[in-house]
Amino acid sequence: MQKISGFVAIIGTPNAGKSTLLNSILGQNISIVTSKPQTTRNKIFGIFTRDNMQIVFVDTPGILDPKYRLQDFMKKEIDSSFDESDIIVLVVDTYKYNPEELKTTYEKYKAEFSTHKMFCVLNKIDLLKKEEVLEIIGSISSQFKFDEIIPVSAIKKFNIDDLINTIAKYLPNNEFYFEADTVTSQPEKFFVAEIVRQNVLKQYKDEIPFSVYIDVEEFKEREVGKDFIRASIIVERDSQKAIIIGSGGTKIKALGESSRREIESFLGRKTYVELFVKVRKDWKNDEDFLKKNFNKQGAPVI
Ligand SMILES: Nc1nc2c(ncn2[C@@H]2O[C@H](COP(=O)(O)OP(=O)(O)OP(=O)(O)O)[C@@H](O)[C@H]2O)c(=O)[nH]1
Ligand SMILES: [Mg+2]
Repeated sequence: MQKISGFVAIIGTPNAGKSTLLNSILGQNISIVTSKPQTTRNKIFGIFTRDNMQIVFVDTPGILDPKYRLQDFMKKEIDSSFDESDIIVLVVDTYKYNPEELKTTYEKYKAEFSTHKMFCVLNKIDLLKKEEVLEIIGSISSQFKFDEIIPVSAIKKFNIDDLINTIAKYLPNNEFYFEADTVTSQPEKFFVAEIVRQNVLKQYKDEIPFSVYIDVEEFKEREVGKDFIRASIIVERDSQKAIIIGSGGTKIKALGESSRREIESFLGRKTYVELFVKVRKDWKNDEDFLKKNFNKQGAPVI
């Protein structure tokens, strides 16, 4: 049978539900999700294969106007996802639907519209009444030129199949890019770092989660006994180091335990996790640090 395959970039404002959508399509949690905006920092490949079709989804960080160097790197992740993509899926949060914001995004990526198929995916429709969804669809189709507008709920898995089937209509004849049973191209080490970061995002408040970089310094798989993982939590200031550790080390202990549980469930193996905290002054604006570390844990490669 003739194979069809292609790349689909998932873009949208922070918190729109891009990573939730990817996980929902794959039926596996490969991209971390939290209620905080700017959860995703890197491009993440999620590979969906069914019968003669393979779709390589590229999850991206939320669209932003960079305010520090880390955000420049994050923005490059979005921009570079276009080059490899056949289709761009713009995810819109219908619960917080804001026509002005959509217009700004639409204008920002206008150039991409002429070179790519452009889908508007209206997410979080589980939080709206049917009439409200229809009203938003009407307003978007009268103002913007999308190739497709598809309402979904990533969390409730409404219309996900419809989205897949619509993408399939646009895919070129192509051999598969990955083996049919591959779900992602990132190495395990990347997910280990992301799981620890997700736990930081959930367990700490204010600016702490955004000031943290996770460096998996050692990851030893063992035939016998537990795998060994040593990771540093890199923060920007001494005061943040104290917050991460917590009084008597209680906070970092809780972080280590919840991270280990999730890492074990992800890897399907028993694991020993050791966490340290290090300070690298203002690393989010440190060009040398970012160049060396931003994609260190495993950038997507084909
Ligand atoms: N009710 C509802 N909530 C959703 C849905 N999809 C995502 N969410 C929630 O929206 C929040 C953000 O989800 P993410 O998937 O992390 O959003 P994102 O667009 O990847 O965010 P960034 O990576 O920060 O750009 C989380 O609390 C999700 O549980 C949905 O279909 N319905
Ligand atoms: Mg995300």
